[in-house]
Amino acid sequence: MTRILILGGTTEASVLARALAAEGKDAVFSYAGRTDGPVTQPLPTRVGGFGGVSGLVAYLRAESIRAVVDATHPFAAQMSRNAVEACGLAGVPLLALERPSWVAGNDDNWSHVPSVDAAVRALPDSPARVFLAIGKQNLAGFAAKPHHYLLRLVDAPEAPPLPDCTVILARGPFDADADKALMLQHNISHIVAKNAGGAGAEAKLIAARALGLPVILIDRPTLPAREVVASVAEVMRWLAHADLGV
Ligand code: 3Y8
Ligand code: NAP
Repeated sequence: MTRILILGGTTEASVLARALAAEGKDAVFSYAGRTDGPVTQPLPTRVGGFGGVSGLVAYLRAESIRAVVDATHPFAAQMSRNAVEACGLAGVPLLALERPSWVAGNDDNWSHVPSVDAAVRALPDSPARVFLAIGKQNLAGFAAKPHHYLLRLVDAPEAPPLPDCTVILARGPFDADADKALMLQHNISHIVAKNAGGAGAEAKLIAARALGLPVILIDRPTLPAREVVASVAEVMRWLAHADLGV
C-alpha cells in the first residue's frame, strides 16, 4: 500500500478525503494551520507548514509518500509552487485538484482586477459600504480608501483590521439567501472577492447578482505548469493508475 499526501484546505479536498477514507486508502491530510480548529477530516491529519521546498522533500521521503494531490485553494500559490518543485526533486507524482474560475453571467456586474492592490484602486473615491470577503491576510491596503468595510473572517482578529469596519466570524461554505440578507442588513454597495471558484464561496456572488450589486473580482495568481483535474472522480482514477500502485 502506498501513502498519498493530500494538501487540503478546500471543500474539494474534504470531499476527496471522504472518498479516500471510504476506500481505505493510506492517505494523510495536510492543513497549513491558518485557522483555529479546522474541520476534522476522516484521515490522519497533519497541521502546519513543511518548511519550504526542502522541508516538503524531507517529508515526502520520511513518510514514503508515493503520490501528492494538491487540493489547496487557487490562491494558495506558494504551497502549489512548492509542491511542483518538491515533487520534481523527490520524483513523486503530483496532481492538482482545482475548481474552474467563476465566469460572469448576463445579470452579473463584475469587474476583474489582477491583484488585491488593484481591487483597492477599483473601489470608488466617494464613500461606499464594502463587503470584503477575502479573509484576513490581505486587508491592510484597504485602509487607503475611507469606506465602511464588512469583514467576514474565520477567526477573531486581535484588533480591528481596518479603521471603519464591522467584523463577522463565520466559516463557509455559505448560503446565497443568508449572504443576501447580510448585504441588505449592512446596506452593502460593493463586494470584493477572490475568483476562488467552487461552491463554497459562491454564495456572495449569487446574492450580489440578486441585489444588482457590483463585484470586484480578484484574478487568481499564475501557477507553474502541472497536471490538473477538476473532479474527485478524476483524482481517484489517477490514483488507481497502475504505476502509482496506491
Ligand atoms: C485553513 C479549513 C471545507 C473547506 C471550506 C472553499 C470553501 C469554505 C469560502 C467568504 C469567503 C476565504 C477564506 C474561504 C472559503 C471554504 C473552505 C473556504 C473564503 C477554511 C480552512 C482554512 C481556511 C483558510 C482561510 C484563509 C482565507 C480563506 C476565509 C478550516 C475554513 C476568504 C478565501 O483567518 C485566516 O487566516 C483565514 C485564511 C486562507 C483567505 C485569506 O487569505 O485570509 N481560507 N479556510 C486551511 C489550512 O489551515 O490549511 O478551518 O476548516 C477552508 C475553507 N475556506 O473543508 O469545507 O473550498 O473555498 N476561506 C476566498 O475564497 O476568498 C471565505 O467569506 O465569502
Ligand atoms: P500559501 O500562501 O500558498 O502558503 C504559505 C505557506 O503555508 C506554504 O509555503 C506552506 O508552508 C504553508 N501551507 C499552505 N497550505 C498548506 C497545507 N495545505 N499544508 C501544509 N502547509 C501549507 O497558503 P494560503 O493561501 O495561506 O492558504 C493556507 C491554507 O488555507 C491552504 O490549506 C489553503 O488551501 C487554505 N485556503 C486558502 C484560501 C486563500 O484564499 N488563500 C482560501 C481557502 C482555503 P511551508 O512553506 O512551511 O511548507
